[in-house]
Amino acid sequence: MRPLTTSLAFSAVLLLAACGPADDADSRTRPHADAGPGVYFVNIHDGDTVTAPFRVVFGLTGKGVAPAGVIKADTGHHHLLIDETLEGEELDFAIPSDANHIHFGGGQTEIVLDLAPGAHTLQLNLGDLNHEQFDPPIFSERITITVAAADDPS
Ligand SMILES: [Cu+2]
Repeated sequence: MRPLTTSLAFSAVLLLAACGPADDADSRTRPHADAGPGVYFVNIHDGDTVTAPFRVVFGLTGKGVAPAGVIKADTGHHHLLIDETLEGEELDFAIPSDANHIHFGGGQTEIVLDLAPGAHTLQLNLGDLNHEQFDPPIFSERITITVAAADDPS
C-alpha cells in the first residue's frame, strides 16, 4: 500500500493531467514562473458573478501540495480567506481556522461554496505543515466576486 502522501501527490498529478493544457482563463491568473511560488484561482476571476453553490478550484506553481503535518520539502496546503485578510502580526502566527479561514489540510485543491448573495472577497494562501506562512508569504490576488440572488420562482 502506498503511503498517504504518495497517494495524494499521485492524485494531484492525475487531477492536473485531467485538466489538460491550461486554458485562457487559467493562464490569465497563473503567476509567471519567474515570480516564484504562487497560488491562484483556476476557474474564477476578479469581477465574476456566480450562482451559489459554486466550485472554486485552486492552482499552485513552484511548490507541491501535501497534507498538513507532513514533513516534505517545498510543499504546503491551501487556505481560503473569505471576506478576510491576513496582514501584519497575523502573518507571524498559525492561520486561524473558522468559517472565514478555511484550511485544506488534507491537500484538497477545490471547494464548493454556498455563500450568501452579494459581494465577497476571496484570497488563497499557501501555508506550511504547521499552518504558518512561508517566507515570503504566498498569497493569490484578492478577488471580489458577486453571488447572484436566487431567481424568485413566483
Ligand atoms: Cu492550514
